[in-house]
Amino acid sequence: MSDSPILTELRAGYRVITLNRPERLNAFNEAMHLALRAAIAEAEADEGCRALMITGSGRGFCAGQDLADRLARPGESMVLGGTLEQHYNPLIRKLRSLPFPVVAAVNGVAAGAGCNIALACDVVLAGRSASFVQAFARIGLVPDSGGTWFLPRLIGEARARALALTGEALPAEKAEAWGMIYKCVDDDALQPDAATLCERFAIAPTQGLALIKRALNASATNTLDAQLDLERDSQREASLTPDYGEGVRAFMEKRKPNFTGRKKP
Ligand code: LHQ
Repeated sequence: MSDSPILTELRAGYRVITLNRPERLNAFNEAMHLALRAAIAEAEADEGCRALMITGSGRGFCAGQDLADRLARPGESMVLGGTLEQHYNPLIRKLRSLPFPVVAAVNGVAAGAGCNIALACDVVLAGRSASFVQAFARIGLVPDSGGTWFLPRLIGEARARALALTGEALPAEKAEAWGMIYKCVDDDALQPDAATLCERFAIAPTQGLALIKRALNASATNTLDAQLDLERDSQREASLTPDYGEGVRAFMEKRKPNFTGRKKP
């Protein structure tokens, strides 16, 4: 297998990005950050890409920051903030705002920023042997990459606080039971199930899905009033896409719809 820190596979209508530093459980160094940013930018620039799967090579999904990397050396407090500003924060913002769904296929341990990168994805599937670890507290750090925002919203305040403060590992089955992820599946089924989901997204009304992402992102901070206005505006935008008409026609004609993809008319 290539020793590039990020592998990209082009499939019909979607891409698979694999974090590829298996000997370090796919922990991030700077080269991996830069390669991931480039791979995501290429996916976004390709109008034929209508979904993204992110997974890890080897036995882990991602162990967060590479603690042996110069970016993580102890005592360089300014550098840690800078790393977030430069790499992790833009990554989380990008995953949330990409105009197509992002599926995390969590194949093993997801720790530190690696856990929160998974949680930033739109749909999280995990293999039964995977686990989620807010490892930060174990080394005197604070959950980052959106951890303190995602966790209480996904699993509630009580569980979020306990996980963040103890750094205890949460097995995938429990993560599903707690509503932290969408599904826990058998390890053998993870890649096929994630592929099936991406194949489904690859022929979906992508422009509508992008509007759904935007509305759900906003709902976390909007009032109900503001959200109702946003839903009205989003529905107007959605109804102006060719996919709306095609979706209704296909329903009436009892056939499969043929959606247009990301291209705006
Ligand atoms: C690793 C790592 C790793 C290097 C496993 N680094 N080698 C942002 C801004 C800037 C700086 C700081 O951080 C951040 C965000 C963050 O992500 S902070 C949190 C960083 N991550 C962690 O603290 C997790 C550290 N890893 C672990 O606690 C364990 O490895 C977990 C629980 C993930 C898995 O445990 P095991 O399954 O028992 O595997 P292992 O510990 O034996 O790891 C396997 C190898 O991977 C091992 O190397 P070796 O040469 O001994 O086989 C580890 O040293 C290496 N590795 N995580 N983050």
